[in-house]
Amino acid sequence: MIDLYYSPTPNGRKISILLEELEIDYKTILIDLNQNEQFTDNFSKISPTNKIPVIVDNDNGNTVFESGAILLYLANKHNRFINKSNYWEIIQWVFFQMSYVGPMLGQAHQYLYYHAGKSKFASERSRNYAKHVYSILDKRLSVSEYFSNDYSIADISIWPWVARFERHEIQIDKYPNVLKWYLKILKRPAVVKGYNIAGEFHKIPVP
Ligand SMILES: N[C@@H](CCC(=O)N[C@@H](CS)C(=O)NCC(=O)O)C(=O)O
Repeated sequence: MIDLYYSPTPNGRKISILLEELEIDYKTILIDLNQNEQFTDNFSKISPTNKIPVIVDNDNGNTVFESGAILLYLANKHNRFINKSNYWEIIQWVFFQMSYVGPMLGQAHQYLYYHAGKSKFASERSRNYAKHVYSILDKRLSVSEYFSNDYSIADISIWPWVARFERHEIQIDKYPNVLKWYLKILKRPAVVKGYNIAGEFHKIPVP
């Protein structure tokens, strides 16, 4: 049994979607970021960065923080969604998600959605970075159905971020390969279930 410390955000959803795909037992503990629950003493003990997601694996007592590390931990433990013959290809795309897709689109949400109009420079810069991210994703998906040969944790890491395309002002139909991939993954029942497991319900954007 896995305990998942979660909030309904792209980083939280990466893990709930993988857990649903793995069809394993897990318990969700909602960390309400609006109430600053990420800063409580109890949560600080398992999250040195005071961020979700975190998992506790009750099979062996392991605690893992950072969504990329959690994806790798669970995929390796169950030997699923990480086809070993494409291991390094998958790792590269997961690291690209962690280091570029998430941080750049996360900044875009700050300057284009939550604090729109605060800084012309930051808005423009965020818009350009978001477009750059999507151009890389679209190019990759023009030659491959998924980020690696098969559906993997690389797709699971990127998809919940793309699901926020409206917040980072991306017209997704301008990136036809991303759109096709997004809609294909949206058909997976585990993705739909994993998108809303606790906290405020969000409708999944359908372009
Ligand atoms: N690099 C981290 C980022 C985690 C992260 O930014 N989590 C956000 C929600 S998506 C959070 O907990 N924010 C609370 C805060 O910053 O106070 C990961 O991928 O796990």
